[in-house]
Amino acid sequence: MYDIIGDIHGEATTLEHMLLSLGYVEGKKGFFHPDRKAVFVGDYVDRGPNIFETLRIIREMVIAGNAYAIVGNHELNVLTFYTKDNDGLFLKGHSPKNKTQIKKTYEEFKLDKEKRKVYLKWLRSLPLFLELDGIRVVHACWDQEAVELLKKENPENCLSKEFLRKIYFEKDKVFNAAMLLLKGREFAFPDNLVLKDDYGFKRTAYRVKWWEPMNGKSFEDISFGNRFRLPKYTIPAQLYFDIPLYSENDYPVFFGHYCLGDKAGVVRSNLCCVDGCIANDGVFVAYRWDNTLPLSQKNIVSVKKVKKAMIK
Ligand SMILES: [Mn+2]
Repeated sequence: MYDIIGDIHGEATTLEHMLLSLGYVEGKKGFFHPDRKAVFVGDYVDRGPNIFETLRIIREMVIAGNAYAIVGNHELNVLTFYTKDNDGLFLKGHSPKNKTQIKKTYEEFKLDKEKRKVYLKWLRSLPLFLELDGIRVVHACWDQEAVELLKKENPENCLSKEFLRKIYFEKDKVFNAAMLLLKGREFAFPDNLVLKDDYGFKRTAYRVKWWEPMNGKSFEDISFGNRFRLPKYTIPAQLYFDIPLYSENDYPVFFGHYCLGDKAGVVRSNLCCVDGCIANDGVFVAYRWDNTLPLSQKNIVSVKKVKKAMIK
Protein backbone atom coordinates (compact mmCIF):
# COMPACT_ATOMS: atom_id res chain seq x y z
CA MET A 1 0.00 0.00 0.00
CA TYR A 2 1.13 3.53 -0.75
CA ASP A 3 1.32 6.88 0.96
CA ILE A 4 1.35 9.56 -1.72
CA ILE A 5 3.22 12.58 -0.41
CA GLY A 6 2.90 16.13 -1.79
CA ASP A 7 5.33 18.84 -2.93
CA ILE A 8 8.02 19.42 -0.28
CA HIS A 9 10.19 22.30 -1.61
CA GLY A 10 13.11 21.91 0.76
CA GLU A 11 11.09 21.61 3.97
CA ALA A 12 13.11 18.65 5.25
CA THR A 13 12.11 18.96 8.90
CA THR A 14 8.43 18.95 8.01
CA LEU A 15 9.04 15.96 5.76
CA GLU A 16 10.56 14.01 8.66
CA HIS A 17 7.63 14.99 10.82
CA MET A 18 5.20 13.76 8.16
CA LEU A 19 7.01 10.43 7.75
CA LEU A 20 6.95 9.87 11.52
CA SER A 21 3.24 10.82 11.61
CA LEU A 22 2.57 8.21 8.94
CA GLY A 23 4.30 5.54 11.03
CA TYR A 24 7.61 5.43 9.15
CA VAL A 25 10.70 4.82 11.24
CA GLU A 26 14.30 5.70 10.57
CA GLY A 27 16.58 2.74 10.02
CA LYS A 28 20.13 2.36 8.75
CA LYS A 29 18.96 2.82 5.17
CA GLY A 30 16.68 5.75 5.89
CA PHE A 31 12.98 5.95 6.63
CA PHE A 32 10.81 2.92 6.00
CA HIS A 33 7.43 1.49 6.89
CA PRO A 34 6.96 -2.24 7.57
CA ASP A 35 4.10 -2.59 5.09
CA ARG A 36 3.76 0.64 3.12
CA LYS A 37 5.74 2.57 0.54
CA ALA A 38 5.96 6.31 0.11
CA VAL A 39 5.34 7.88 -3.29
CA PHE A 40 6.67 11.40 -3.80
CA VAL A 41 5.01 13.53 -6.48
CA GLY A 42 7.96 15.86 -7.25
CA ASP A 43 9.02 19.44 -6.39
CA TYR A 44 11.63 18.60 -3.78
CA VAL A 45 13.86 21.59 -4.58
CA ASP A 46 13.51 25.43 -4.47
CA ARG A 47 11.88 27.75 -1.93
CA GLY A 48 12.52 25.94 1.37
CA PRO A 49 15.56 26.01 3.67
CA ASN A 50 16.94 22.44 3.45
CA ILE A 51 17.16 21.20 -0.10
CA PHE A 52 20.14 18.85 0.20
CA GLU A 53 18.61 17.29 3.29
CA THR A 54 15.24 16.83 1.56
CA LEU A 55 16.94 15.15 -1.39
CA ARG A 56 19.00 12.97 0.95
CA ILE A 57 15.93 11.65 2.78
CA ILE A 58 14.02 10.84 -0.41
CA ARG A 59 16.96 9.41 -2.33
CA GLU A 60 17.82 7.10 0.55
CA MET A 61 14.25 5.80 0.68
CA VAL A 62 14.13 5.27 -3.09
CA ILE A 63 17.48 3.48 -3.20
CA ALA A 64 16.47 1.21 -0.30
CA GLY A 65 13.25 0.34 -2.15
CA ASN A 66 11.03 2.02 0.43
CA ALA A 67 9.74 4.81 -1.81
CA TYR A 68 9.08 5.94 -5.35
CA ALA A 69 9.77 9.48 -6.50
CA ILE A 70 8.89 11.27 -9.74
CA VAL A 71 10.06 14.64 -11.08
CA GLY A 72 8.14 17.92 -10.85
CA ASN A 73 8.51 21.10 -12.87
CA HIS A 74 10.98 22.46 -10.30
CA GLU A 75 13.32 19.51 -10.85
CA LEU A 76 12.97 20.13 -14.58
CA ASN A 77 13.97 23.79 -14.08
CA VAL A 78 16.98 22.86 -11.98
CA LEU A 79 18.08 20.11 -14.36
CA THR A 80 17.89 22.37 -17.41
CA PHE A 81 19.83 25.04 -15.49
CA TYR A 82 22.72 22.59 -14.94
CA THR A 83 22.59 20.73 -18.28
CA LYS A 84 24.63 21.87 -21.27
CA ASP A 85 23.62 21.40 -24.88
CA ASN A 86 25.90 19.87 -27.52
CA ASP A 87 27.59 23.27 -28.00
CA GLY A 88 28.44 23.60 -24.32
CA LEU A 89 25.75 26.17 -23.53
CA PHE A 90 23.35 25.65 -20.64
CA LEU A 91 19.84 24.69 -21.74
CA LYS A 92 18.61 27.35 -19.36
CA GLY A 93 21.03 30.28 -19.39
CA HIS A 94 22.59 31.44 -16.11
CA SER A 95 20.96 34.87 -16.24
CA PRO A 96 20.07 36.69 -13.00
CA LYS A 97 16.41 35.94 -13.70
CA ASN A 98 17.00 32.21 -14.06
CA LYS A 99 19.21 32.18 -10.98
CA THR A 100 16.46 33.91 -9.02
CA GLN A 101 13.96 31.32 -10.16
CA ILE A 102 15.95 28.52 -8.51
CA LYS A 103 17.54 30.79 -5.88
CA LYS A 104 17.46 28.51 -2.83
CA THR A 105 18.61 25.49 -4.77
CA TYR A 106 21.35 27.48 -6.52
CA GLU A 107 22.63 28.84 -3.22
CA GLU A 108 22.78 25.42 -1.55
CA PHE A 109 24.15 23.66 -4.62
CA LYS A 110 27.09 26.04 -4.99
CA LEU A 111 28.25 25.20 -1.47
CA ASP A 112 29.03 21.58 -2.33
CA LYS A 113 29.65 20.72 -5.96
CA GLU A 114 30.32 17.03 -5.29
CA LYS A 115 27.02 16.62 -3.52
CA ARG A 116 25.32 18.63 -6.24
CA LYS A 117 26.64 16.21 -8.83
CA VAL A 118 25.31 13.21 -6.93
CA TYR A 119 21.84 14.67 -6.58
CA LEU A 120 21.61 15.99 -10.14
CA LYS A 121 22.55 12.55 -11.40
CA TRP A 122 19.89 10.98 -9.22
CA LEU A 123 17.22 13.52 -10.27
CA ARG A 124 17.98 12.68 -13.89
CA SER A 125 17.04 9.06 -13.18
CA LEU A 126 13.55 9.74 -11.80
CA PRO A 127 10.44 8.97 -13.84
CA LEU A 128 8.03 11.58 -15.24
CA PHE A 129 5.04 9.41 -14.36
CA LEU A 130 4.29 6.16 -12.56
CA GLU A 131 1.77 3.40 -13.00
CA LEU A 132 1.74 1.33 -9.82
CA ASP A 133 -0.74 -1.43 -9.13
CA GLY A 134 -4.06 0.36 -9.48
CA ILE A 135 -2.89 3.98 -9.26
CA ARG A 136 -1.30 6.61 -11.48
CA VAL A 137 1.08 9.29 -10.25
CA VAL A 138 2.20 12.42 -12.09
CA HIS A 139 3.32 15.86 -10.99
CA ALA A 140 0.57 17.96 -12.58
CA CYS A 141 -1.60 16.34 -15.26
CA TRP A 142 -2.34 12.85 -16.51
CA ASP A 143 -2.94 12.92 -20.23
CA GLN A 144 -3.06 9.48 -21.79
CA GLU A 145 -1.99 10.65 -25.24
CA ALA A 146 1.03 12.47 -23.80
CA VAL A 147 1.92 9.45 -21.66
CA GLU A 148 1.75 7.12 -24.68
CA LEU A 149 3.94 9.47 -26.73
CA LEU A 150 6.52 9.70 -23.95
CA LYS A 151 6.57 5.92 -23.51
CA LYS A 152 7.45 5.66 -27.18
CA GLU A 153 9.90 8.58 -27.46
CA ASN A 154 11.46 8.35 -23.99
CA PRO A 155 11.29 4.68 -22.98
CA GLU A 156 13.71 5.29 -20.10
CA ASN A 157 11.03 7.58 -18.63
CA CYS A 158 13.42 10.08 -17.05
CA LEU A 159 14.96 13.51 -17.72
CA SER A 160 18.31 12.22 -18.95
CA LYS A 161 20.78 14.70 -20.46
CA GLU A 162 20.10 13.25 -23.92
CA PHE A 163 16.35 13.56 -23.57
CA LEU A 164 16.53 17.14 -22.22
CA ARG A 165 18.91 18.22 -25.00
CA LYS A 166 16.64 16.70 -27.60
CA ILE A 167 13.38 18.20 -26.39
CA TYR A 168 14.91 21.64 -25.72
CA PHE A 169 16.36 21.70 -29.19
CA GLU A 170 13.32 20.46 -31.06
CA LYS A 171 10.57 21.91 -28.83
CA ASP A 172 8.15 19.60 -30.63
CA LYS A 173 5.20 17.54 -29.44
CA VAL A 174 7.41 15.41 -27.19
CA PHE A 175 8.49 18.61 -25.40
CA ASN A 176 4.83 19.64 -25.12
CA ALA A 177 3.88 16.23 -23.74
CA ALA A 178 6.55 16.45 -21.03
CA MET A 179 5.46 20.01 -20.17
CA LEU A 180 1.84 18.93 -19.96
CA LEU A 181 2.64 16.22 -17.41
CA LEU A 182 4.93 18.44 -15.35
CA LYS A 183 3.12 21.78 -15.52
CA GLY A 184 -0.46 20.85 -16.31
CA ARG A 185 -2.81 22.37 -18.81
CA GLU A 186 -2.81 26.14 -19.12
CA PHE A 187 -4.93 28.29 -21.35
CA ALA A 188 -4.06 31.70 -22.71
CA PHE A 189 -6.43 34.54 -21.95
CA PRO A 190 -8.06 36.33 -24.85
CA ASP A 191 -6.07 39.48 -25.69
CA ASN A 192 -8.69 41.84 -24.33
CA LEU A 193 -8.68 40.26 -20.89
CA VAL A 194 -6.01 41.77 -18.66
CA LEU A 195 -5.54 40.20 -15.25
CA LYS A 196 -2.97 40.86 -12.57
CA ASP A 197 -2.00 38.44 -9.85
CA ASP A 198 -1.41 39.14 -6.14
CA TYR A 199 2.10 40.33 -6.95
CA GLY A 200 0.89 42.80 -9.57
CA PHE A 201 2.28 40.81 -12.48
CA LYS A 202 0.22 40.61 -15.63
CA ARG A 203 -0.99 37.08 -16.27
CA THR A 204 -1.41 35.80 -19.79
CA ALA A 205 -2.42 32.23 -19.00
CA TYR A 206 -4.20 30.33 -16.27
CA ARG A 207 -4.23 26.76 -15.01
CA VAL A 208 -7.35 24.74 -15.69
CA LYS A 209 -8.98 21.55 -14.49
CA TRP A 210 -7.64 19.07 -17.02
CA TRP A 211 -10.38 16.58 -16.31
CA GLU A 212 -13.45 18.73 -17.00
CA PRO A 213 -15.19 19.93 -20.14
CA MET A 214 -15.32 23.71 -20.63
CA ASN A 215 -18.60 24.25 -22.35
CA GLY A 216 -21.22 26.13 -20.39
CA LYS A 217 -18.72 26.89 -17.63
CA SER A 218 -17.31 30.19 -16.45
CA PHE A 219 -13.59 30.98 -16.36
CA GLU A 220 -13.80 30.69 -12.61
CA ASP A 221 -15.44 27.23 -12.82
CA ILE A 222 -12.59 25.67 -14.76
CA SER A 223 -9.78 27.54 -12.99
CA PHE A 224 -7.62 25.35 -10.75
CA GLY A 225 -4.78 26.41 -8.50
CA ASN A 226 -4.47 30.02 -9.76
CA ARG A 227 -3.52 32.68 -7.28
CA PHE A 228 -5.72 35.25 -8.97
CA ARG A 229 -9.45 35.53 -9.52
CA LEU A 230 -10.98 34.68 -12.86
CA PRO A 231 -14.12 36.20 -14.35
CA LYS A 232 -17.40 34.56 -13.45
CA TYR A 233 -18.91 34.92 -16.90
CA THR A 234 -19.46 31.96 -19.19
CA ILE A 235 -16.60 31.21 -21.55
CA PRO A 236 -17.57 32.26 -25.08
CA ALA A 237 -17.98 29.24 -27.37
CA GLN A 238 -15.20 30.37 -29.71
CA LEU A 239 -12.74 30.05 -26.81
CA TYR A 240 -13.52 26.39 -26.07
CA PHE A 241 -10.66 24.00 -26.35
CA ASP A 242 -11.37 20.43 -27.18
CA ILE A 243 -9.19 18.68 -24.65
CA PRO A 244 -9.07 14.99 -23.86
CA LEU A 245 -10.73 14.59 -20.49
CA TYR A 246 -10.08 12.14 -17.69
CA SER A 247 -12.86 9.63 -17.12
CA GLU A 248 -14.34 9.02 -13.68
CA ASN A 249 -14.05 5.31 -14.39
CA ASP A 250 -10.33 5.39 -15.05
CA TYR A 251 -7.55 4.61 -12.55
CA PRO A 252 -7.13 7.07 -9.69
CA VAL A 253 -4.54 9.78 -10.33
CA PHE A 254 -2.47 11.37 -7.59
CA PHE A 255 -0.72 14.62 -8.38
CA GLY A 256 0.78 17.73 -6.74
CA HIS A 257 1.70 21.11 -8.25
CA TYR A 258 -1.41 23.21 -7.66
CA CYS A 259 -0.64 24.72 -4.26
CA LEU A 260 -4.14 24.24 -2.91
CA GLY A 261 -3.48 25.01 0.77
CA ASP A 262 -6.15 23.52 3.03
CA LYS A 263 -8.22 22.68 -0.06
CA ALA A 264 -5.69 20.02 -1.03
CA GLY A 265 -7.03 16.51 -1.25
CA VAL A 266 -9.71 14.70 -3.18
CA VAL A 267 -10.95 16.78 -6.11
CA ARG A 268 -13.07 14.05 -7.69
CA SER A 269 -13.84 10.36 -7.00
CA ASN A 270 -10.62 9.25 -8.72
CA LEU A 271 -8.47 12.40 -8.58
CA CYS A 272 -6.43 13.72 -5.68
CA CYS A 273 -4.10 16.72 -5.44
CA VAL A 274 -1.67 16.37 -2.54
CA ASP A 275 -0.01 19.79 -2.84
CA GLY A 276 -0.98 21.80 0.24
CA CYS A 277 1.52 24.57 -0.58
CA ILE A 278 3.81 24.05 2.41
CA ALA A 279 6.42 26.50 1.12
CA ASN A 280 3.89 29.35 0.99
CA ASP A 281 2.40 29.07 4.46
CA GLY A 282 0.18 26.19 3.50
CA VAL A 283 0.13 22.64 4.81
CA PHE A 284 2.02 19.47 3.95
CA VAL A 285 -0.30 16.78 2.65
CA ALA A 286 -0.29 13.04 2.03
CA TYR A 287 -2.92 10.52 0.95
CA ARG A 288 -3.01 7.07 2.51
CA TRP A 289 -4.11 4.84 -0.36
CA ASP A 290 -6.02 1.82 0.90
CA ASN A 291 -7.08 0.32 -2.43
CA THR A 292 -10.51 1.89 -2.11
CA LEU A 293 -12.53 4.02 -4.49
CA PRO A 294 -14.05 6.55 -4.44
CA LEU A 295 -11.12 8.39 -2.90
CA SER A 296 -11.97 9.84 0.48
CA GLN A 297 -10.87 13.00 2.25
CA LYS A 298 -10.62 10.84 5.40
CA ASN A 299 -7.42 9.36 3.98
CA ILE A 300 -5.73 12.75 3.87
CA VAL A 301 -3.03 13.42 6.42
CA SER A 302 -2.07 17.05 6.77
CA VAL A 303 0.69 18.56 8.90
CA LYS A 304 1.77 22.13 9.54
CA LYS A 305 5.24 23.44 8.91
CA VAL A 306 7.81 22.40 11.51
CA LYS A 307 10.27 25.24 11.89
CA LYS A 308 12.81 24.08 14.41
CA ALA A 309 14.99 21.04 13.98
CA MET A 310 13.40 18.13 15.77
CA ILE A 311 15.09 16.62 18.76
CA LYS A 312 15.99 13.04 18.05
MN1 LIG B 1 5.01 22.07 -9.38
